[in-house]
Amino acid sequence: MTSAFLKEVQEGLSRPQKALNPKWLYDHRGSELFEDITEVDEYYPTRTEARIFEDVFPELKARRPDIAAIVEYGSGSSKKTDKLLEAVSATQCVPIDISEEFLRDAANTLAERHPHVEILPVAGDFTQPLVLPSRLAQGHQRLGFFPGSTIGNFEPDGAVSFLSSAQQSLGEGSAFLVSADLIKDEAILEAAYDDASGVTAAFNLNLLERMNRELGANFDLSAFTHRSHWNETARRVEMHLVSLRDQTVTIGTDDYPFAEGEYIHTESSYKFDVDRFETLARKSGWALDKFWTDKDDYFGVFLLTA
Ligand code: AVJ
Repeated sequence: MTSAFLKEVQEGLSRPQKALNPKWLYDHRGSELFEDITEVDEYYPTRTEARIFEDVFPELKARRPDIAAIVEYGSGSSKKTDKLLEAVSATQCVPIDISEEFLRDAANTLAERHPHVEILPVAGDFTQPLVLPSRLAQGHQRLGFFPGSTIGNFEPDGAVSFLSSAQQSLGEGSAFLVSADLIKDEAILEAAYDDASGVTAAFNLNLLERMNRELGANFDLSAFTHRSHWNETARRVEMHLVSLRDQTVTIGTDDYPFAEGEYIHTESSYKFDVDRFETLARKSGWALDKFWTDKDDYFGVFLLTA
């Protein structure tokens, strides 16, 4: 993992617009900080989604009584998986996560809470093609589960390839429950990615600390600041790490100059409307079966069928 990380850092910091893939935010510390983000007032997605799921899960059970296996992409703490397993009668569950230690703990909790479900964790990067466990029963109905609006962290082309390859691996007759955050007032969007208590800032800055820890970089944490920015044209919230002065950062034998105000683009979080999301799903070979939202139309949950 470290050499893949190093390669992408070298490549990403050498571009005219410095950028890193948001998946690198999730080392163990980053996964913990993300859990903290889900509890700050300004970050509406997690609690809004949880409320929508209270209606969705029972309805899912009624619409798709034969779901035998759940495959979750980016399972994190697996709190949502736990609720889903309570509602449907699956006998196998595959939580996939890039943060290995975090995944192990979450899988153990799931196994304790659901003794009749076979938990088959896969530690890996779901943005790359990955092989599902061979113990997964063939010919049974599978439900892909991609909550949290993580689909929004892909570039549009990446989202299409992810949804298409997920369909390939989930197979005939499968369904996919995918959450996507919806376009809303700019002030609400920017505040959700720049909370007053500074948790999101710490989450973003942890990426610099991670490069210091794992790659021996010498980022001065006090010389960078967190910024969230709603990019109206691209329909995405961007997270930036902005250099507060002219400086040079060293990683191994490589020097990376930063001008004052220059920034690393560390995450895009795309926001959707229903039509755009449906178009994206259709391009990827999925049909939209049902859409749920909350009273404010803040957040969307989409049931797709193969
Ligand atoms: C991983 C998609 C849930 O884009 O909203 C939260 C990550 N980044 N605050 C998002 C995130 C900054 C998050 N998801």
